[in-house]
Amino acid sequence: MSCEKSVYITTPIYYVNDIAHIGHAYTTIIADSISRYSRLIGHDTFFLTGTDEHGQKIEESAKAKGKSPKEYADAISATFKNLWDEFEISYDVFIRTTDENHKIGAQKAFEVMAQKGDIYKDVYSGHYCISCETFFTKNQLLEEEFCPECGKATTIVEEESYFFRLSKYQDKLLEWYEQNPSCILPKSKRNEVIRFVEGGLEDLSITRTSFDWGVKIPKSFNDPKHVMYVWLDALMNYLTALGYGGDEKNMHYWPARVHLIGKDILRFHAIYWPAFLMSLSLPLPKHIAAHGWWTRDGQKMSKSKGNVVNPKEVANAYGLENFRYFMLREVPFGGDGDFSQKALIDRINSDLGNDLGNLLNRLIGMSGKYFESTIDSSNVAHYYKEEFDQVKESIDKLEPLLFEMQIHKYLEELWRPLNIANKAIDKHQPWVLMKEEKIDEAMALVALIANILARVSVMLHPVMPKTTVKIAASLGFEITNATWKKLIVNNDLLATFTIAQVPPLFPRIEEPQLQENELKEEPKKECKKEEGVALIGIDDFFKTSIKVGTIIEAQEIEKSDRLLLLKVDIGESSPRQVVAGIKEFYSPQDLLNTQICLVANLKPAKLMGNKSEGMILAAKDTNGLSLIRPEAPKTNGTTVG
Ligand code: ME8
Repeated sequence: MSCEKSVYITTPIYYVNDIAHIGHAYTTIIADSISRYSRLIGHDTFFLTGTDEHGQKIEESAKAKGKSPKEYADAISATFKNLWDEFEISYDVFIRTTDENHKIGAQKAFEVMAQKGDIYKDVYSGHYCISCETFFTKNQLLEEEFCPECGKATTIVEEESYFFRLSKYQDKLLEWYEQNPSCILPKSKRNEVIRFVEGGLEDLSITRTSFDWGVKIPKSFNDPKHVMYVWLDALMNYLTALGYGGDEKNMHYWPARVHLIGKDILRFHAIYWPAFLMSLSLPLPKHIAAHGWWTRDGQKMSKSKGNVVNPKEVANAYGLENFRYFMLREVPFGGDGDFSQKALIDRINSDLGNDLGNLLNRLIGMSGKYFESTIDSSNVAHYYKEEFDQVKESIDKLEPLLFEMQIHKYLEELWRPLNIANKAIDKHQPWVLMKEEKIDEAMALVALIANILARVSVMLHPVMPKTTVKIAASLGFEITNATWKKLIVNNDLLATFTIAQVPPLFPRIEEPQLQENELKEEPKKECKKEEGVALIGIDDFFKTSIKVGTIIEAQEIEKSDRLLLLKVDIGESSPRQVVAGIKEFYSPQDLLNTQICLVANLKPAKLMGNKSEGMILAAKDTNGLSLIRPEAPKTNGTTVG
């Protein structure tokens, strides 16, 4: 790291169909912390984030809200930018894929790839998931229809398309993974990618004609109905933000030191992106680092469950920097993490309050009591060589951990010097040293603690920028590249200084600061939570029409392990056709002529080609699934409620 002149760090560009939640905040905060560290150690650093604004999903979301795609994208993109500004995220450029420069750069890339012979025109016929903006082959689908990523039904697309010769790059990609063991981090993820590529790569459809909210392919193709596939457009942001296709003034930052992403988008970054770059004859990124997924109290976050954690609420209630520390420390990079207020409070009270904050208080107390707050480091190495060497050993391990994305280990290792300091006080007992009139030794002990806190505050600075500035100020220095060199690289001691009081940095938190409903993204005023369940009014309940019905026909659906096709009489002129995912629990014969409860006013859906006009009520736990039936027979069509 230390020999590299410029460092380029990126986050994914976020889709503008959602507002920012803790998952987005996590990626952005890691990237911010690494960028801050990189700047602190004197590297010329370029940190990019932004928004991904094209594609069918955005076009449809805008339409649903009665807005033009651009109006819609403008509004949501601003919510991301405002949040990052409020969080003082130190990005250099916030790119939007609707920026003119980006479009020009993406078109240039398309042309270069075509000149290389990597783009050809054909007809695409296959399955497309609009929600994931991804094409799937038939054998990747669940039950031949559903998206393997999100489970939603895919649409069959048959349209003229330009293709990128991805298959041509299969061997070169495998060579790259082979020769660069840390190109994909964590390393375990690299094996997944290798297995996928070894399974064979098909050429990739890279244009669409069925909608037009996207970057048009270059005019030279004379084919104006084609817009670029949103992932080709989006990935190019990493180059266009540096000026690719334009003034190119920042292209010297390329290749990226690290693309930080979530594990959900690893395939695009670890397969398509390097192949595109090879086609463009550009060097490949050093690391593609994929982190895990955040859940909330053990559950997947989703808008429909109303359990999405709003990062702003958390930061307001617990302090932005405490939240930053929690996110980075709580989860091993690459693993999934769970957000709970309890876990956050534990981290604040224990790691920050007890280990760090109390140590500073103890130091201020001791130096005030014994030495009128003046601290002289001259004898630290003489009396406390063992502790001082152990601290250096820990500090020396830190930088590689950060740049290999082992950020949780970085923080864990950074806490070792704090433990050494706390133990040293308990073991050497300055009050006893003072009683025995070992004044120099007592001063050296106090100075050892001050020097440990100084080192920790420098190395914690990228994660907790403001808090550490306060700690450093109380220890009489500023956190700069020069003090980093002095304390961290040269392992020098602090000059004699007078320690200053600081107000408590981490006041103890006794109970959750947020009502559960305050954590949500869009708290609905009428919706209070009771025992984890959102309360609704009776009118809301009666919006659902539930009817008793009798199953008069039942059969299996060919090739489906899960679904049965039922006809249900709910007292209407003709029976309802219902597709129910209950095949694992009931055979068609068990169901015939039995009564069930049916949600009768759901919009019809199509499942494996069969129309479904309702949903059967059932309860499922670890012991299996039971249908909800009337206790005694009821006339078909009787309302439940
Ligand atoms: O995929 N836990 O954008 P996106 C952890 N536009 N991280 C999460 C998360 C969660 N629950 N939810 C989202 C896209 N993320 C594309 C990217 S890049 C050229 C194009 C984070 O808005 C995670 O980093 O769906 C994920 O990869 C990113 O948000 C995707 O955001």
